[in-house]
Amino acid sequence: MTQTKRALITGITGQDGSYLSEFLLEQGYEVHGIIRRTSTFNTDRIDHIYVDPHDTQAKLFLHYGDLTDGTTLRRILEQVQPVEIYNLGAQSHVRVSFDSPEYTVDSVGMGTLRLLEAIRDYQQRTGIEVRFYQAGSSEMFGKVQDIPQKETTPFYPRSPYACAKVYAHWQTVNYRESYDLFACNGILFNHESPRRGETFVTRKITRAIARIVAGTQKKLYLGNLDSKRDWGYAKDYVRAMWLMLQQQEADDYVIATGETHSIREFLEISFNYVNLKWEDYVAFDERYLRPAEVDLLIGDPTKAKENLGWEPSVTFEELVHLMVEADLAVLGLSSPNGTPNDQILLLKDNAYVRQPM
Ligand code: NDP
Ligand code: GDR
Repeated sequence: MTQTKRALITGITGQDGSYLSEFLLEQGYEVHGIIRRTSTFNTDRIDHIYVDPHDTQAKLFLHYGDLTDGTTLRRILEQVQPVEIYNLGAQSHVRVSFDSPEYTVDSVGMGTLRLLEAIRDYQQRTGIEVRFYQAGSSEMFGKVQDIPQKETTPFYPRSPYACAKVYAHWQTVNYRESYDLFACNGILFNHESPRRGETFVTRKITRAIARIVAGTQKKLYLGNLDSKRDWGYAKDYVRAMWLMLQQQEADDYVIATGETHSIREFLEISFNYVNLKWEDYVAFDERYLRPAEVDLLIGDPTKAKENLGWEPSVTFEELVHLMVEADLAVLGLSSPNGTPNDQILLLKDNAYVRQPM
């Protein structure tokens, strides 16, 4: 009989953590996640897959911890004994990283180092191989050097967040080369979904559209509309994380769609979908500008396609529509264009019914 594989995820309560958990559970893994203690519940995105641990069917387990707390990380590692670790935990908001640089660097940069150190000791002591995935970001490319950006493009980070991700990237490479750890960097371009945090621009827009349609919001305040991003669907991207850890050799991969679109184009397609003109609702607020901006991101996913067999399955337009539909559904509304071919958060008898999307 084969043993159940055990995975540990930091950032399990985030957008990617929730999709990755679902994916790994479907693959038959036992999934362990690190959650932070908060005064209100922060497990909304994984509530639908959580089963009381007293239940013999339970396959998902949560542990309190924090990337700023190395002792706890070590303790959890000893307790869980995972064969794969996905380091997704981060203060992941670029704009906020300018307001809170020390904390951002501590969680993103030092947090990764703490985890790598814990794995190094654990692996040396037990002889058990632990495969490590580091959630790298296209923000590391920052100021345009190459179009499109690929694994060999030099980094030029433009925010405390991006600087910390570059640090985490090189530490991951370093631990691979110094201690023979199976450690991979995913360099993921922006990926979105109905579970995207509400303050990232795509979700901020689609959520506002639903409220505008519902008559509870009149204006949407945004910053720079000219920057361009390579936007994909989060569900596709977590599959790529897993694929990286199933290869013979540890390596680094760009995960992207190879297409880029401006915030303006996102506005155009999303507002059009509900027959509204974005110019009638969007207003500028300088609060949402960054001290330094990343103007253009477009990734080249050729290596991932060739080595991992990975490809995105959702187009830009489909992604925008799927997000608008989901936010309309949260308010019990539907668009004139039907519903997406997936499951969503539905309002039934004044209560939300959570279903994966
Ligand atoms: P989210 O912001 O949705 O989730 C971040 C997760 O990290 C949450 O679970 C959060 O917990 C947790 N977290 C925050 N601070 C700490 C800490 N100090 N210790 C432990 N956990 C912490 O991010 P995404 O899911 O979108 O992204 C996942 C990872 O991928 C992040 O590292 C992000 O930087 C990176 N990334 C994301 C991309 C994207 O487009 N989404 C692209 C490239 C990289 P809580 O719920 O309690 O806040
Ligand atoms: P990004 O995503 O910074 O690319 O980081 P975000 O959605 O925050 O910004 C994208 C672009 O939109 C512009 N923008 C606004 N952004 C926000 N958040 N709010 C606004 O009101 C607004 N108006 C315009 C921004 O200036 C920017 O150019 C995301 C995060 O998930 C990171 O963790 C991840 O590493 C990268 O994607 C890849």
